[in-house]
Amino acid sequence: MDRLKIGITCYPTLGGSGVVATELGKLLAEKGHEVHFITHSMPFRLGKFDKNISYHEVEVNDYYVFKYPPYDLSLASKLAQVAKLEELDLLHVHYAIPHAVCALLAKQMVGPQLKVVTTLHGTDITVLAQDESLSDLISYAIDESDAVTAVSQDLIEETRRLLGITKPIDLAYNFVDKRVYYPREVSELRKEFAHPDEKILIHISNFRPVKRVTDVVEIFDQVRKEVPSRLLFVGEGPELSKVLCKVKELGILDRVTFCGKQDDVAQLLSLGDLMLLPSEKESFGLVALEAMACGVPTIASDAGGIPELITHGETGFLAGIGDVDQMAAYAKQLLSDEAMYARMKQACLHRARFTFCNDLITRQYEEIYYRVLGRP
Ligand code: GMT
Repeated sequence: MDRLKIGITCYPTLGGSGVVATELGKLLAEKGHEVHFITHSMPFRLGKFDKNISYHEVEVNDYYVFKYPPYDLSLASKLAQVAKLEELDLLHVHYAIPHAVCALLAKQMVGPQLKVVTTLHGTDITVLAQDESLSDLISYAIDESDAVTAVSQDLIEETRRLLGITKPIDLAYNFVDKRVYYPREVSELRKEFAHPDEKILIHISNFRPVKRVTDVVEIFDQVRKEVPSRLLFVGEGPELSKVLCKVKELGILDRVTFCGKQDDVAQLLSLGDLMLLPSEKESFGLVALEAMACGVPTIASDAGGIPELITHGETGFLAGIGDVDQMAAYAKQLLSDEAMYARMKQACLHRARFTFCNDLITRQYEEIYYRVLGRP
């Protein structure tokens, strides 16, 4: 195998795109590639030292004449410096804005031998490409990248529809590391959250409006009236206070736990019986895949790429965006039918392990790298 020198840029401290980029970098390093993270802070999932991984911090000059410190230029400059110094083969940048544009500028500074692979994650297209002040720049970044990947077929189609892109885009789904995401033994911990006869519903997100977190509360309120249950919220964000108000208004505060931001997500997921993901937009839904890998089915909206991840009736149930009654009905049905639940749990474990496993998707990215470098 040809050992590659790869620079990775992502949003290191938040969101699914940062998680995917960091986990991919770690897996590539394990396979013997030399990986350089070039970001403004240490990626939060980086973990222990690895001789094949380096971290290069982007420092922003905030000289007083700048109304806005030019982070994008500092990033482009750092990408070029690291690429020259370390003789990188390619830059793999996650999220179009500003990362892909910065990588293209770095390529101009270094030379055409430096290849740029851009991964689109979702809101860089479904939200930002609709902003006229950015759409031409995003199209440029996509057209000029040596390869572009997207995390679902739906996102590829949205990119074509919103930006009129005709260039081929590779599909590379989100993945989970099966050594991290598996059903954990949590019987003792579970006692702290629920009585033995109660079910645990769980929602994990950044509490942004696209996640429709108040729908989670409404679904849970219907479920708990028929199925003894508790609701666990993990994460925080702008909608948190609205969600808390809704919980109080419905008088169910004693049945809901807000855990805030947490690191050991696999352990928390293993506590859950059901994941709720009623998003307005979701290019893939990494959190539902993490739940699936822990044997937890998801009730979700049919938004974006979610139907490519969750097979309706097999690994969860899907309903229209905002259809809380239907989602609650599916949840009640599943939580009351032991045989159906056991079947679904097995289907979840199988699908996560074989369709979205780390080995498979890492290999896909490597093939893309070798292709753009002309080393098939
Ligand atoms: O979900 C978010 O708001 C975070 C966002 C991000 O950019 O980190 O997640 C997007 O990328 C994830 C990783 O590819 C996908 O699994 C999420 O579905 C996607 N979020 C949206 O499309 C809203």
